[in-house]
Amino acid sequence: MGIAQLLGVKYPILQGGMAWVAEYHLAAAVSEAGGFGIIGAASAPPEVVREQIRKVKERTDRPFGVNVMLMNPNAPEVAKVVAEEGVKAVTTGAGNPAAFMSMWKEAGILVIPVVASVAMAKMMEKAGADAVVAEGTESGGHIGSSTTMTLVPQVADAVSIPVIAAGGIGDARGFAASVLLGAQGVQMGTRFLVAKESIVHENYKQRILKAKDIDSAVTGRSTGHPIRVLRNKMTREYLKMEAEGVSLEELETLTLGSLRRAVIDGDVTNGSLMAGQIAGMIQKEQTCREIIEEIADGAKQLLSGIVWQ
Ligand code: TUI
Repeated sequence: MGIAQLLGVKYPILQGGMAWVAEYHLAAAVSEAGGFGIIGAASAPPEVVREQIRKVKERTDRPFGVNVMLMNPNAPEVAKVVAEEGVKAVTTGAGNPAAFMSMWKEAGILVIPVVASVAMAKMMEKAGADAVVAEGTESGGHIGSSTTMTLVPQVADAVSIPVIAAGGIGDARGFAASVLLGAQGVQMGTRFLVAKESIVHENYKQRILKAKDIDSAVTGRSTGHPIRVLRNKMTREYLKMEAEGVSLEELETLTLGSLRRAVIDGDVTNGSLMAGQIAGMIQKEQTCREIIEEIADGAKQLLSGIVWQ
Protein backbone atom coordinates (compact mmCIF):
# COMPACT_ATOMS: atom_id res chain seq x y z
CA MET A 1 0.00 0.00 0.00
CA GLY A 2 1.21 3.50 -0.81
CA ILE A 3 2.01 5.95 1.96
CA ALA A 4 -0.93 8.30 1.25
CA GLN A 5 -3.38 5.40 1.51
CA LEU A 6 -1.59 4.07 4.59
CA LEU A 7 -1.88 7.44 6.34
CA GLY A 8 -5.37 8.12 4.97
CA VAL A 9 -4.41 11.47 3.42
CA LYS A 10 -4.97 13.11 0.05
CA TYR A 11 -1.34 14.14 -0.39
CA PRO A 12 1.81 12.35 0.85
CA ILE A 13 3.09 15.57 2.41
CA LEU A 14 4.03 15.32 6.09
CA GLN A 15 4.71 18.27 8.36
CA GLY A 16 7.84 17.81 10.47
CA GLY A 17 7.36 17.36 14.22
CA MET A 18 9.35 20.47 15.10
CA ALA A 19 10.00 21.15 18.79
CA TRP A 20 7.88 24.11 20.11
CA VAL A 21 6.71 24.85 16.53
CA ALA A 22 4.61 21.81 15.67
CA GLU A 23 1.71 22.42 18.06
CA TYR A 24 -1.98 21.78 17.55
CA HIS A 25 -2.85 24.80 15.37
CA LEU A 26 -0.24 23.86 12.76
CA ALA A 27 -0.85 20.11 12.87
CA ALA A 28 -4.63 20.54 12.52
CA ALA A 29 -4.22 23.02 9.63
CA VAL A 30 -1.91 20.69 7.70
CA SER A 31 -4.26 17.71 8.14
CA GLU A 32 -7.33 19.81 7.24
CA ALA A 33 -5.54 20.80 4.02
CA GLY A 34 -5.02 17.16 3.00
CA GLY A 35 -1.49 16.68 4.29
CA PHE A 36 -0.35 14.87 7.42
CA GLY A 37 -0.03 17.14 10.45
CA ILE A 38 2.27 16.14 13.29
CA ILE A 39 2.50 17.38 16.88
CA GLY A 40 6.11 17.67 18.01
CA ALA A 41 6.19 16.31 21.55
CA ALA A 42 9.87 17.37 21.93
CA SER A 43 10.48 17.88 25.66
CA ALA A 44 6.87 18.65 26.60
CA PRO A 45 5.46 16.92 29.70
CA PRO A 46 3.27 13.89 28.86
CA GLU A 47 0.05 15.60 29.98
CA VAL A 48 0.74 18.55 27.68
CA VAL A 49 1.12 16.11 24.79
CA ARG A 50 -2.23 14.54 25.72
CA GLU A 51 -3.85 17.98 25.69
CA GLN A 52 -2.29 18.79 22.31
CA ILE A 53 -3.62 15.54 20.80
CA ARG A 54 -7.12 16.30 22.10
CA LYS A 55 -6.99 19.84 20.69
CA VAL A 56 -6.14 18.57 17.19
CA LYS A 57 -9.04 16.10 17.44
CA GLU A 58 -11.39 19.01 18.30
CA ARG A 59 -10.26 20.84 15.17
CA THR A 60 -10.19 18.07 12.56
CA ASP A 61 -11.50 14.59 11.88
CA ARG A 62 -8.58 13.96 9.54
CA PRO A 63 -5.64 11.74 10.49
CA PHE A 64 -2.59 13.25 12.18
CA GLY A 65 0.44 12.07 14.12
CA VAL A 66 2.82 12.78 16.97
CA ASN A 67 6.61 12.96 16.85
CA VAL A 68 8.32 11.48 19.89
CA MET A 69 11.80 12.89 20.41
CA LEU A 70 13.77 10.01 21.89
CA MET A 71 16.47 12.14 23.52
CA ASN A 72 13.78 13.44 25.87
CA PRO A 73 14.10 11.73 29.28
CA ASN A 74 10.27 11.72 29.38
CA ALA A 75 10.02 9.74 26.12
CA PRO A 76 8.66 6.53 27.76
CA GLU A 77 5.79 8.43 29.41
CA VAL A 78 5.08 10.42 26.24
CA ALA A 79 5.09 7.17 24.24
CA LYS A 80 2.46 5.75 26.61
CA VAL A 81 0.22 8.82 26.37
CA VAL A 82 0.33 8.60 22.58
CA ALA A 83 -0.69 4.93 22.71
CA GLU A 84 -3.54 5.74 25.13
CA GLU A 85 -4.90 8.67 23.11
CA GLY A 86 -4.54 6.97 19.75
CA VAL A 87 -3.29 8.83 16.67
CA LYS A 88 -2.82 7.60 13.11
CA ALA A 89 0.98 7.47 13.20
CA VAL A 90 3.97 8.16 15.39
CA THR A 91 7.22 9.47 13.97
CA THR A 92 10.34 9.32 16.10
CA GLY A 93 13.52 11.34 16.04
CA ALA A 94 17.02 11.40 17.47
CA GLY A 95 17.22 7.75 18.53
CA ASN A 96 16.01 4.18 18.28
CA PRO A 97 12.27 3.65 19.01
CA ALA A 98 12.45 -0.18 19.17
CA ALA A 99 11.45 -0.25 22.87
CA PHE A 100 8.07 1.37 22.12
CA MET A 101 7.29 -0.27 18.81
CA SER A 102 5.10 -3.16 20.08
CA MET A 103 3.08 -0.87 22.36
CA TRP A 104 2.26 1.48 19.47
CA LYS A 105 1.54 -1.31 17.03
CA GLU A 106 -0.81 -3.00 19.50
CA ALA A 107 -2.64 0.33 19.81
CA GLY A 108 -3.08 0.28 16.00
CA ILE A 109 -0.69 3.18 15.47
CA LEU A 110 1.61 3.27 12.44
CA VAL A 111 5.27 3.67 13.37
CA ILE A 112 7.43 5.83 11.11
CA PRO A 113 10.94 6.38 12.49
CA VAL A 114 13.04 9.23 11.16
CA VAL A 115 16.42 7.82 10.12
CA ALA A 116 19.64 9.36 8.88
CA SER A 117 21.36 6.17 7.67
CA VAL A 118 20.72 2.97 5.70
CA ALA A 119 21.70 0.82 8.71
CA MET A 120 19.08 2.49 10.91
CA ALA A 121 16.44 2.18 8.15
CA LYS A 122 17.09 -1.56 7.84
CA MET A 123 17.01 -2.00 11.62
CA MET A 124 13.68 -0.18 11.80
CA GLU A 125 12.13 -2.26 9.02
CA LYS A 126 13.20 -5.42 10.86
CA ALA A 127 11.71 -4.08 14.10
CA GLY A 128 8.32 -3.64 12.37
CA ALA A 129 8.28 -0.01 11.18
CA ASP A 130 5.51 0.77 8.68
CA ALA A 131 7.59 3.36 6.77
CA VAL A 132 10.67 5.48 7.36
CA VAL A 133 11.45 9.14 6.92
CA ALA A 134 14.94 9.40 5.40
CA GLU A 135 16.20 12.77 6.59
CA GLY A 136 19.23 14.38 4.99
CA THR A 137 21.66 16.80 6.57
CA GLU A 138 19.99 19.75 4.81
CA SER A 139 17.32 19.66 7.53
CA GLY A 140 16.99 22.04 10.41
CA GLY A 141 17.54 20.95 14.00
CA HIS A 142 19.24 17.68 14.93
CA ILE A 143 20.88 16.23 11.81
CA GLY A 144 22.80 13.28 10.44
CA SER A 145 25.62 13.56 7.92
CA SER A 146 24.32 12.20 4.60
CA THR A 147 22.63 14.46 2.09
CA THR A 148 19.04 13.86 1.03
CA MET A 149 20.25 13.26 -2.55
CA THR A 150 22.42 10.33 -1.45
CA LEU A 151 20.42 9.03 1.52
CA VAL A 152 16.97 8.66 -0.07
CA PRO A 153 17.89 6.34 -2.99
CA GLN A 154 20.16 4.23 -0.77
CA VAL A 155 17.41 3.80 1.83
CA ALA A 156 14.85 3.12 -0.91
CA ASP A 157 17.10 0.33 -2.25
CA ALA A 158 17.66 -1.14 1.21
CA VAL A 159 14.09 -1.46 2.51
CA SER A 160 10.71 -2.62 1.14
CA ILE A 161 8.57 -0.31 3.30
CA PRO A 162 7.64 3.16 1.97
CA VAL A 163 10.30 5.88 2.22
CA ILE A 164 9.47 9.53 2.87
CA ALA A 165 12.16 12.06 1.98
CA ALA A 166 13.08 14.95 4.26
CA GLY A 167 15.78 17.61 4.36
CA GLY A 168 16.06 20.44 1.86
CA ILE A 169 12.58 19.98 0.41
CA GLY A 170 10.53 23.14 0.18
CA ASP A 171 8.69 23.25 -3.12
CA ALA A 172 7.21 21.21 -5.98
CA ARG A 173 10.65 20.57 -7.47
CA GLY A 174 11.85 19.05 -4.20
CA PHE A 175 8.75 16.85 -4.02
CA ALA A 176 9.15 15.69 -7.64
CA ALA A 177 12.87 15.08 -7.15
CA SER A 178 12.14 13.02 -4.04
CA VAL A 179 9.77 10.81 -6.01
CA LEU A 180 12.46 10.30 -8.65
CA LEU A 181 14.91 9.33 -5.90
CA GLY A 182 12.58 6.56 -4.76
CA ALA A 183 10.48 8.25 -2.07
CA GLN A 184 6.69 7.99 -1.93
CA GLY A 185 6.26 11.27 -0.11
CA VAL A 186 7.99 14.14 1.61
CA GLN A 187 8.25 15.68 5.05
CA MET A 188 8.85 19.42 5.31
CA GLY A 189 9.63 21.52 8.36
CA THR A 190 10.98 24.95 7.46
CA ARG A 191 8.29 25.68 4.84
CA PHE A 192 5.53 24.96 7.39
CA LEU A 193 7.33 26.90 10.14
CA VAL A 194 6.46 30.12 8.27
CA ALA A 195 2.87 29.07 7.47
CA LYS A 196 0.13 31.53 8.46
CA GLU A 197 -1.25 29.00 10.95
CA SER A 198 2.16 28.54 12.60
CA ILE A 199 2.32 30.21 16.03
CA VAL A 200 6.06 30.92 15.68
CA HIS A 201 7.01 34.50 16.60
CA GLU A 202 7.00 36.88 13.63
CA ASN A 203 10.69 37.80 14.23
CA TYR A 204 11.72 34.14 13.67
CA LYS A 205 9.54 33.86 10.57
CA GLN A 206 11.08 37.04 9.15
CA ARG A 207 14.60 35.65 9.68
CA ILE A 208 13.65 32.60 7.60
CA LEU A 209 11.92 34.66 4.91
CA LYS A 210 15.00 36.90 4.62
CA ALA A 211 17.57 34.09 4.87
CA LYS A 212 19.99 33.43 2.04
CA ASP A 213 21.14 29.99 0.87
CA ILE A 214 24.29 29.99 3.04
CA ASP A 215 22.84 31.47 6.23
CA SER A 216 22.68 28.30 8.31
CA ALA A 217 25.43 26.83 10.49
CA VAL A 218 25.79 23.59 12.41
CA THR A 219 26.50 23.82 16.13
CA GLY A 220 27.49 20.87 18.30
CA ARG A 221 29.48 18.85 15.76
CA SER A 222 32.11 18.27 18.45
CA THR A 223 29.58 17.27 21.13
CA GLY A 224 27.91 14.58 18.99
CA HIS A 225 24.66 16.57 18.78
CA PRO A 226 24.88 18.54 15.55
CA ILE A 227 22.05 21.08 15.23
CA ARG A 228 21.40 23.21 12.13
CA VAL A 229 20.36 26.78 12.89
CA LEU A 230 20.42 30.19 11.21
CA ARG A 231 23.53 32.12 12.22
CA ASN A 232 23.09 34.79 14.91
CA LYS A 233 24.95 36.16 17.96
CA MET A 234 24.24 33.05 20.02
CA THR A 235 25.51 30.59 17.39
CA ARG A 236 28.60 32.69 16.67
CA GLU A 237 29.46 32.58 20.38
CA TYR A 238 28.66 28.87 20.52
CA LEU A 239 30.87 28.04 17.53
CA LYS A 240 33.71 30.17 18.94
CA MET A 241 33.50 28.43 22.33
CA GLU A 242 33.20 25.04 20.65
CA ALA A 243 36.37 25.72 18.62
CA GLU A 244 38.14 26.69 21.86
CA GLY A 245 37.12 23.34 23.31
CA VAL A 246 35.05 24.56 26.25
CA SER A 247 33.10 21.96 28.24
CA LEU A 248 29.73 20.56 27.24
CA GLU A 249 28.21 21.99 30.44
CA GLU A 250 29.36 25.47 29.55
CA LEU A 251 28.06 25.14 25.98
CA GLU A 252 24.71 24.00 27.32
CA THR A 253 24.31 27.18 29.36
CA LEU A 254 24.14 29.02 26.03
CA THR A 255 21.53 26.77 24.44
CA LEU A 256 19.34 25.96 27.43
CA GLY A 257 15.86 27.26 26.64
CA SER A 258 17.14 28.89 23.45
CA LEU A 259 14.56 27.34 21.14
CA ARG A 260 11.73 28.62 23.31
CA ARG A 261 13.37 32.06 23.29
CA ALA A 262 13.28 32.10 19.49
CA VAL A 263 9.86 30.54 18.89
CA ILE A 264 7.84 32.12 21.70
CA ASP A 265 9.73 35.29 22.70
CA GLY A 266 10.96 36.16 19.19
CA ASP A 267 14.53 36.62 20.45
CA VAL A 268 16.44 36.26 17.18
CA THR A 269 19.72 37.40 18.77
CA ASN A 270 20.09 34.87 21.59
CA GLY A 271 17.50 32.30 20.52
CA SER A 272 18.08 29.10 18.55
CA LEU A 273 16.71 29.64 15.03
CA MET A 274 16.53 26.03 13.86
CA ALA A 275 15.96 25.96 10.09
CA GLY A 276 16.89 23.88 7.09
CA GLN A 277 19.19 24.87 4.23
CA ILE A 278 16.09 25.48 2.10
CA ALA A 279 15.32 28.64 4.16
CA GLY A 280 16.92 30.76 1.43
CA MET A 281 14.21 29.72 -1.01
CA ILE A 282 11.21 30.39 1.21
CA GLN A 283 9.88 33.83 0.31
CA LYS A 284 6.38 34.18 1.68
CA GLU A 285 4.02 33.29 4.47
CA GLN A 286 1.13 31.22 3.09
CA THR A 287 -1.66 29.10 4.53
CA CYS A 288 -0.99 25.38 4.90
CA ARG A 289 -3.57 24.78 2.19
CA GLU A 290 -1.78 27.09 -0.25
CA ILE A 291 1.57 25.44 0.51
CA ILE A 292 0.27 21.89 0.13
CA GLU A 293 -1.78 22.49 -3.02
CA GLU A 294 1.01 24.46 -4.71
CA ILE A 295 3.47 21.65 -4.04
CA ALA A 296 1.17 18.74 -4.89
CA ASP A 297 -0.17 20.31 -8.10
CA GLY A 298 3.26 21.54 -9.16
CA ALA A 299 4.91 18.16 -8.60
CA LYS A 300 2.20 16.40 -10.58
CA GLN A 301 2.84 18.72 -13.54
CA LEU A 302 6.60 18.38 -13.28
CA LEU A 303 6.46 14.60 -13.13
CA SER A 304 4.03 14.28 -16.03
CA GLY A 305 6.18 16.62 -18.12
CA ILE A 306 9.28 14.48 -18.03
CA VAL A 307 10.14 13.34 -21.54
CA TRP A 308 13.36 12.17 -23.17
CA GLN A 309 14.43 13.75 -26.45
O1 TUI B 1 15.02 14.63 15.54
C1 TUI B 1 15.27 15.28 14.57
N1 TUI B 1 15.46 16.62 14.61
C2 TUI B 1 15.41 17.37 15.74
S1 TUI B 1 15.04 16.84 17.28
C3 TUI B 1 15.20 18.35 17.89
S2 TUI B 1 14.92 18.71 19.57
C4 TUI B 1 16.41 19.17 20.14
N2 TUI B 1 16.46 20.38 20.65
C5 TUI B 1 17.60 20.82 21.15
C6 TUI B 1 18.70 20.03 21.18
C7 TUI B 1 18.67 18.79 20.65
C8 TUI B 1 17.49 18.35 20.09
C9 TUI B 1 15.52 19.22 16.92
N3 TUI B 1 15.63 18.64 15.73
N4 TUI B 1 15.33 14.71 13.35
C10 TUI B 1 15.19 13.33 13.17
C11 TUI B 1 16.50 12.65 13.16
N5 TUI B 1 16.75 11.58 13.83
N6 TUI B 1 17.57 13.04 12.49
C12 TUI B 1 18.55 12.13 12.76
C13 TUI B 1 18.01 11.22 13.61
C14 TUI B 1 18.56 10.05 14.18
C15 TUI B 1 19.83 10.06 14.74
C16 TUI B 1 20.33 8.91 15.34
C17 TUI B 1 17.81 8.89 14.24
C18 TUI B 1 18.31 7.76 14.82
C19 TUI B 1 19.55 7.78 15.36
O2 TUI B 1 19.98 6.64 15.90
C20 TUI B 1 20.84 6.68 16.99
C21 TUI B 1 20.85 5.34 17.61
O3 TUI B 1 20.28 5.24 18.70
O4 TUI B 1 21.38 4.41 16.97
